[in-house]
Amino acid sequence: MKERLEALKQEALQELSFVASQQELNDLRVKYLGKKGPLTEVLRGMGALSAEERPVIGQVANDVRAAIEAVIEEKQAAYTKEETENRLRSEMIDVTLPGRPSQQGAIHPLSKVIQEIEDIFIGMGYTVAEGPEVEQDYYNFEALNLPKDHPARDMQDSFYITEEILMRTQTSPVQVRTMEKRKGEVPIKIICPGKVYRRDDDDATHSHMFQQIEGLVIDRNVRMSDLKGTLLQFVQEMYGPATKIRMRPSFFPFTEPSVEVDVSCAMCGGEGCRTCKQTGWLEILGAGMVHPRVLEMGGYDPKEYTGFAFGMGVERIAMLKYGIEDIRHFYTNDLRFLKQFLHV
Ligand code: 2NL
Repeated sequence: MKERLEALKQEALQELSFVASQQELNDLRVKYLGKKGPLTEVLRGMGALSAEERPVIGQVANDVRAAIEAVIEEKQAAYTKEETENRLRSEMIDVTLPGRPSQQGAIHPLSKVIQEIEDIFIGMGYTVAEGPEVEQDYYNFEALNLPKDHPARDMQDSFYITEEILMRTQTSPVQVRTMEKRKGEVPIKIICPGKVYRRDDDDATHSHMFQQIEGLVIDRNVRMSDLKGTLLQFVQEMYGPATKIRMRPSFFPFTEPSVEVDVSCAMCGGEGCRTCKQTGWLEILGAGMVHPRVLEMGGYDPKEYTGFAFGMGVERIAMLKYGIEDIRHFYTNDLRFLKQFLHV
């Protein structure tokens, strides 16, 4: 029996010396030390031995088991160490590498200009009003003194959704809705920023969708001089304190009288340059005294109340402020364009 045990030990050690993987090591552990292994079998057969032989063989069996276990443990330790080293190597982080800069978004230049204009008017006591971009014909045209047969509301110029519903062509409907909501209460002092839509072919100065800001003031004794003073204050905050304005007669169906407002060219200071086509002046907005019929339709008695209104295209204001030559830059989202406005 002693010889069998010694042979078993030699066989096990021999096989263990060829072990090439963790799996093979596990298999050998089961094969030699497992419950169905030869060593267990030998120990089970010890009952047949004499009382003198039993402790001797028992000792040998334990020694054999210990010798096999020792080799397995040693190999197991080597595998564990290798595994740990592999994991540490694959998870290694080079803390000396420079970091990857995170991509940071920014406010679009047009949105910034809108915020700036809003801030200027908020400083003069206005509140900001917003409304739907999909609008009823009544609010977009009818209530602004543009009846169905008016040439300025040619179907060809607007995006109609149904006979009575269209994409708003200006933000004035928000002002009409405000008049309706205020039910004849004064004062009204609001600006209405937002997107508007027209069936134009896009080019350097036209876009089928652009942003507009309109303003409306209604109270007793509101005069043309209030309009002029308000707009002068606005352009001087927007383009600098040396900026001048001039008003030229114009026509809008919703104002009477109506004016076109020019600012002295900020590029050349009025000297004449390419931007102002040598005139020294740039047209930036339209304005006027609210037409009595518009007041009336909005629920305000034109004998008791008067008002002024104005409207400007935000893209044009921004183009003049920053010397941008093509309106399409605002909507094509070329990062080379947008990144120039990160810090303005
Ligand atoms: C322009 C001119 C303008 C208005 C808009 C307005 C609104 C109401 C009543 C009267 Cl509720 N008028 N808005 C008035 C004059 C001019 O816009 O050139 N916009 C780009």
